[in-house]
Amino acid sequence: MIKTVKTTPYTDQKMGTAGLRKKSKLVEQENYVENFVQSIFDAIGGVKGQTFILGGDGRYYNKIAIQKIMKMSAANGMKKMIVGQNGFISTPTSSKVLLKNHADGGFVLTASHNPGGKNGDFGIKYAVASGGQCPTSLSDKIFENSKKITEYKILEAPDVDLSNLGTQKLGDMEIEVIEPVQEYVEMMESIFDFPAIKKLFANGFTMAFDAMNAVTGPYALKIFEEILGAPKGSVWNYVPMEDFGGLHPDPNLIYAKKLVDFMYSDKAADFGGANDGDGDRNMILGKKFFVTPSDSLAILTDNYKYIPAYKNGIYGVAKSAATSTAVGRVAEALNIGYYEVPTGWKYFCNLMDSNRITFCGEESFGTGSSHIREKDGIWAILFWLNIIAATGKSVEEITMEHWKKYGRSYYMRNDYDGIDIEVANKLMADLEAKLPSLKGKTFGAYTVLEAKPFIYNDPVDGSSTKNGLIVYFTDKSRIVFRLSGTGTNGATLRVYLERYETEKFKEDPEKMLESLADVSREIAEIPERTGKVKADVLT
Ligand code: G16
Repeated sequence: MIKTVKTTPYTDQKMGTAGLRKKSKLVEQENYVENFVQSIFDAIGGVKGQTFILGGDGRYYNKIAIQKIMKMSAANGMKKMIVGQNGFISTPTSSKVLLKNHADGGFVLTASHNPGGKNGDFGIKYAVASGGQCPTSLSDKIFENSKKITEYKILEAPDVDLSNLGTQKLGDMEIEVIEPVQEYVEMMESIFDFPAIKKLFANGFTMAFDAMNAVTGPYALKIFEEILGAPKGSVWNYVPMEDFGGLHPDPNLIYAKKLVDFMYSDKAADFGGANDGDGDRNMILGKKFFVTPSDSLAILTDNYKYIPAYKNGIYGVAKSAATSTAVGRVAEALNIGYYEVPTGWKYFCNLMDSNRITFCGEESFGTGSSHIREKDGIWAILFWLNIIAATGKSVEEITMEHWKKYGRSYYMRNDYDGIDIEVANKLMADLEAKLPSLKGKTFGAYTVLEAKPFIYNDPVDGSSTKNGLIVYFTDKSRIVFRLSGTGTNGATLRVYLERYETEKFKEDPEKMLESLADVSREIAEIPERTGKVKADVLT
C-alpha cells in the first residue's frame, strides 16, 4: 500500500562538493532521508516510469537507507531500480551501470573518504542521466524543496532481500539485483592491456593494495589477485565493513599510514595503491616513493599511448583549479585541450560529453577518464600498472623522467580543520576583498604577480561558478585558498601550495614549501583568526 506521510522540513539538506554529507546521527533523524529523496524526486518532476541505479559503499546506515529509497521509489511510480547485490556498489561502477542502461538517475549511499560508523558520516551522491553528479542548478532546486517539504510517499512493504541476483517486484516497480564487480571488471578489460599486466606479475612484480575495509576490496581481489595474478596477500583489508574497521578510508599519506610505512620500508612491494570508501579515489606509491595526484594526472596524460583504449589519441585534459599546474605543461606539449574547473567532479562532465577532454583529475586523489562520469580509483592504478608493464620502468623512474622533461611542481595541501563556520566565511570574505591590493607586494622571497578569485565559465552550458581565491607569484608559485565542501565538522580551510622547479627534483616537499606555507598564513591571517599556527593535516 502506498502511504503519504506528513513531514516537517530540515534546513540543512544542501549538497556540498559531492552530494549530501552529514554525521550519521543527523541522517538517522526521523524522515531525514525520506525528506531529501522526495525533494529530489519533486525537483525533477517525479520519477514515474523512470529507471534508477542504487547501491552504497556498505557503511553504517547503508542497509536502512537503501530499503527506504527502494520503497519510496516504488511509491513514486518508478519503473525499475537496478541495485547492487547486498546493497553494495562503488561510485565508478554505479556511473558505468547508469550509462550502460541509459538510466535516468542513480544514488550512491556514501560519504566517500569520510569515516563511517554510528559516530562517523553518511551521505548520498545523486547522479543524473549523463552519469555524473547533479549540477548545482539542480541541487539548488532540491535544497529549496527540502526547506518546504510537507509530505513524502512510501510503500508499506516488507524489506527487499538483496542477496540474490535477478529480478523481483516491489509493488509495481521492478528491482534487478546485479553483481557490480563483474560489470566493472569487463569495463577495465576493455580499456587496459590485461595480458601485459599479467605478464608483469608472472615475472615477479609485486604490489600492495589497501582497500581500507571499504567497497573496492572485492573488486581489487578479483582484478589484481585472481585475474592479473598478483601474489596472494597483495590486497589488504578487502572485506568491506560498516565502520571500515575503524579506518579513515581516505587514501593519502596520513590515513593510509600502514601502507605508506610498508612502502617506505625495506620490504616494500614494487607498487603500492589504495582507494577510498566508495572507490573513486586513488593513491599511488612506488618503493619509498609517493606520486602526488597532480603529478599522477600529468604522467598518465603524457603516457596515454601505452593504453589500448586511448592509443589512437585523446581529446584533452582538465584539472580543478586547486590542482597543480603540472598537467598544463603536458597538455601544451601534446597540443591538446586544457581546462581548469572548480573543485567537484561534476564540472568535468560537460567537457567530457562535448568531447573536449578525455582525462581529468584533482589534487584530492581523484583521477579518471571519459569511460564514466566519476573519478575511478582502480582505473588509475591499472593505468599505472599498464605503463609499468609497457615500459619496464619503476614508479620512481617514470616520475623522475617526467620531472626532467617538464620540471617539477612541488605541491602540498594544508588543511585547517574544525574552524568555526562564521570565522572561516569572514576569513575568506576579507581575503577576497584584499586580493587587488596584494599585486606587486613581496612576502619573503615571493612577489605577487596577480591575486583573484577563481571564476569558471562553463563553455557548454554557460554557467558561471566562483570557487576559491588564487594568489599567483612571479616565480610561477601559487597559493589557492578555499573552504571544503565535504566536511561535516565546522569548516575546513584548504590551502594549496605550489612551487615550480626545473632543476631540484629530490627535495622534501614540506621543506620546499615551508616558506610559502608561512606566506599563506600571513596573507590570510590564519593564526590571528583561527588560533591555528599550523595546519592540522598535510597531504
Ligand atoms: C569530492 C568531489 C571532488 C573533490 C573532493 C574534495 O570527492 O567529488 O571533486 O575534489 O570531494 O572536495 P572539498 O575540497 O570540497 O572537500 P569525494 O571522493 O569525497 O566524493
